[in-house]
Amino acid sequence: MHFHRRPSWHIPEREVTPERVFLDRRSVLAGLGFAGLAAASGLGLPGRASARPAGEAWTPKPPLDPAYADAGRAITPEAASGSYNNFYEFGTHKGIAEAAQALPSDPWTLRIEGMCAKAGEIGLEDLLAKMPVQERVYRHRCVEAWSMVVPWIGFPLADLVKWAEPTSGARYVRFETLVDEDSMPGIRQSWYPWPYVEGVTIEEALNPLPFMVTGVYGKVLPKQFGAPIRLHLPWKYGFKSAKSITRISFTDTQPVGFWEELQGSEYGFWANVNPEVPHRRWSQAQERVLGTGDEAPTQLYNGYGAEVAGLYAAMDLDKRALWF
Ligand SMILES: Nc1nc2c(c(=O)[nH]1)N[C@H]1C(S)=C(S)[C@@H](COP(=O)(O)O)O[C@H]1N2
Ligand SMILES: [Mo]
Repeated sequence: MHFHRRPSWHIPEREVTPERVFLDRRSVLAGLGFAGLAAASGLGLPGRASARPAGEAWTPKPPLDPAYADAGRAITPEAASGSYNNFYEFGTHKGIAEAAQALPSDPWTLRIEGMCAKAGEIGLEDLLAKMPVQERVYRHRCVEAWSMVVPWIGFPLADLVKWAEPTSGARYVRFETLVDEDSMPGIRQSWYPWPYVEGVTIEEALNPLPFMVTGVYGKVLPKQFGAPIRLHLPWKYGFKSAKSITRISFTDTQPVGFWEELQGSEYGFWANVNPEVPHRRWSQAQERVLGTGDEAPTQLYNGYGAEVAGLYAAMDLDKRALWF
């Protein structure tokens, strides 16, 4: 199986500056007849509090990014991906979709904080109006050795970072997610370190791949997928892709993730997919493809090495740490 789809605008990581990431991707959208931010983001009306109920059709249809139109495997039917979820705020089993419908996802405000010029609160609709909303088909690999392929709708994290204008001292982006006592029975399990937190380096955040997801299957993101806004990092184990994000912080301190805090030796900061490095308790060589029951070989960086391996090539760290 070949997963190397180098986007036409790919350039070596060492040459990527925030401006290059931004401008190169803009020209891709221009080539699609991209008419403007407001058109692509749909209802971006400032001050509009409530506009996108979870599960409704996303209108108008956002452009499909040609670099991520095909993930090399069939798209997982929503019946499978939408009924087999990890969202511990609603319970530790996979059947949380019904309980998650209580999640209050609309309206939604994001707090941008820390080492950046745009610290403050912004409504999700106002943010979407500034971002190049598009569709991308990505593979997802959970550390539990199952995988899926989903057509996300959202915008590159790199665009949000660039808009927020981090200061030169900012080295990490930290994501914190909703804790809502009324709707989330899972947070009563007080031995878990709520809220769910995750993070990436600024360099990772500026890579073109990280995607801020607000929709899937042509619809506003259904609640069990982490409505109304979640992250997707296709080359990392799924636990890095935090759901229902409320705060995005720019910081000089490496964030400690929810799973890292619980069991750092098994779920570390980097968590890049590698079939040759087993989890302490199971192999990572194969994955069970949701919706089919097939087993497939797992790919290094989940098949996205052409895009991301350069991030780690020059890093001075214990190489084992890259995989957990
Ligand atoms: N807030 C929050 N985000 C989360 C999780 C979670 O329990 N809570 N689980 C993670 C894990 S382990 C995976 S595999 C993915 C699952 O996303 P999905 O249910 O949309 O497939 O979400 C990740 N993000
Ligand atoms: Mo996961």
